[in-house]
Amino acid sequence: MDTLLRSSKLLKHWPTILATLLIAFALKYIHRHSKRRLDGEEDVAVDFDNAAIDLQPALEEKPHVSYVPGHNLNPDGARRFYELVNGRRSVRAFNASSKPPMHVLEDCIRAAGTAPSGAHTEPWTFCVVQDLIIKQQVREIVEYEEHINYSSRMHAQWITDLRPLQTKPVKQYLSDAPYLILIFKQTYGRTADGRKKLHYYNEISTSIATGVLLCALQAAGISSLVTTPLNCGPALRRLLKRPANEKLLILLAVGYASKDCLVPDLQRKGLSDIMVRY
Ligand code: IYR
Repeated sequence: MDTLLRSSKLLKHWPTILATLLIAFALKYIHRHSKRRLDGEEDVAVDFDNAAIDLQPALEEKPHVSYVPGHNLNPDGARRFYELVNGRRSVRAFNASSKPPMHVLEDCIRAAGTAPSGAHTEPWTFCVVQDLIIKQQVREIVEYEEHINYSSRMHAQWITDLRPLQTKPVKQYLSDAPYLILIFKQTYGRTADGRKKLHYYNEISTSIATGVLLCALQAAGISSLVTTPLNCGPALRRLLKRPANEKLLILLAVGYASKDCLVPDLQRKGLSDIMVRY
């Protein structure tokens, strides 16, 4: 060691060696954290490292039951389903005086709740707002942030790409639509006996459930608009008094389209553009 310390090479090159070590540590740190983010597990991975020794599954461990696929129940179902969802458009003008029945909305949310989820954790909360005061408060929060988003947070290319859709920071539909559905992903949960429940892939699971909800609404003849309000999550979470483990993922405006509703003249990609056969 003494010889090594006294060696002129080490003395001469110590800044380079130190810098190399620092870079190596930094790269290792970045790699570890970016991997967690790619896995969608940034919240749970840390907890998992510190998990208690007495491991118990969050779900009850029961014998599996037989499954009845029911593939004969819906002849020509794929074609009819395609035609149904192909008719869906994002709607920004709602009929403010006609309201879909709540029981229909409940069925749509039941359908959303059938979505698959990581380890069957069902990591979603659907907050249905019909109270006009709360809708107006949501609108105020969203419009406040959207004015900043459009004027400074969103870059010029983004604003330009949105021009054909004619979107703007003022959002009449947030108070006109008879319902707003604020969809929260639960980043973790609790078991019945109070243990922390890890919600694997909670964002993917909640997004799949949202897709099911959009299809169910369409099947019920109800229009919707998907919005992802930039920077509004914490304020909307506080407004609805949701707990800290819930993060806003998507805000839907839901109702019947107004009679004079216009939508952009869009085309969809054809099958050969989206499907690759092997
Ligand atoms: N959230 C904004 C902007 C916006 C962004 C995208 I990407 C869209 O597809 C549509 C709108 C708004 O709702 O106006």
